[in-house]
Amino acid sequence: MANILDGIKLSKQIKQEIKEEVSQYINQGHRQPHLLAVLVGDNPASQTYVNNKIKDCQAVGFTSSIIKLKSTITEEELLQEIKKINEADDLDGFIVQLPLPKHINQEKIIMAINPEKDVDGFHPTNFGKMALEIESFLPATPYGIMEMLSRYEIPTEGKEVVVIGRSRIVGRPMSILLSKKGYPGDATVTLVHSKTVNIAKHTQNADIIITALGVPHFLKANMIKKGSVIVDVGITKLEDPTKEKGYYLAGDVDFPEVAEKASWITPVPGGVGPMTRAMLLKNTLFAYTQNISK
Ligand code: BQF
Repeated sequence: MANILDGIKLSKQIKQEIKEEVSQYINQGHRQPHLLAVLVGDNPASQTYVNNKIKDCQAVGFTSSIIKLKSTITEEELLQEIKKINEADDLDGFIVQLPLPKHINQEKIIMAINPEKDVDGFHPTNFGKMALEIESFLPATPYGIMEMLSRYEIPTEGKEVVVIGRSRIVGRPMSILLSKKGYPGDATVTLVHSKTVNIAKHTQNADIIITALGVPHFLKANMIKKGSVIVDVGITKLEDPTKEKGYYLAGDVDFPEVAEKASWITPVPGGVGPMTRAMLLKNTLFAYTQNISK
């Protein structure tokens, strides 16, 4: 039976560290860090994510605010809002909660965010800096996975890593970070995706597998090598009338059988997700320390 990579335990530790660092700044006479979230429309999952981010801010001593906008807002109006937020100097960072309504071009919105306030790390400037190994805001999920590997001291140097999925927010940046110089990087990374001819051929050879596919229970025991490290980024809501909420969260990994064969594995929920939340706070704290030293 594999060991558990416990994202809840780690995220609590990280939040405690952030809280202590903030209180030191406050004791030195500085203001609180401030994160703002922009929420467009009424997607229930997005509302939950934003509410949790606000709760996290309160827990570590950040100020937070939400700007709620109607789903009928035009792209032009949203760009105007972002322009205003970009210029607000009582703000360290802000996020625009994704996904956006279909009539709004997500890419155009992300490009409009001031890279210095882009604590989600989605702006091309920050993506480029990441790829060039220049200090920047890292996208929270890949950053959380790097932090998790490093705090559990999972060896990565020279390891065969397979990343499943090439999204801009998880798979792509993950592949870049794991191949960067220095720990937790220096891995040999293979990025597999929907056009890969034989995914199992690659995963069977991997020391570490990161799945960010969104296909529930995709990764089976016969697709992995014994003793490998499994990081599950998938979170798909599946109906289950026996559950209180009427659904459960399913990862990309067939957990019961894969856990028998792996050496380390993340659970869903309670693995990567809580780390994602903690890393948004890390990025906001970084933005804040840059601002107060200006
Ligand atoms: C857990 C997200 C898709 C689209 C937009 C804990 C989160 C999730 C799972 C969470 C996500 C996913 C977030 C768990 C933030 C991760 O215990 O398994 C926390 O809050 N996430 C988001 O803000 O926008 C998304 C996924």
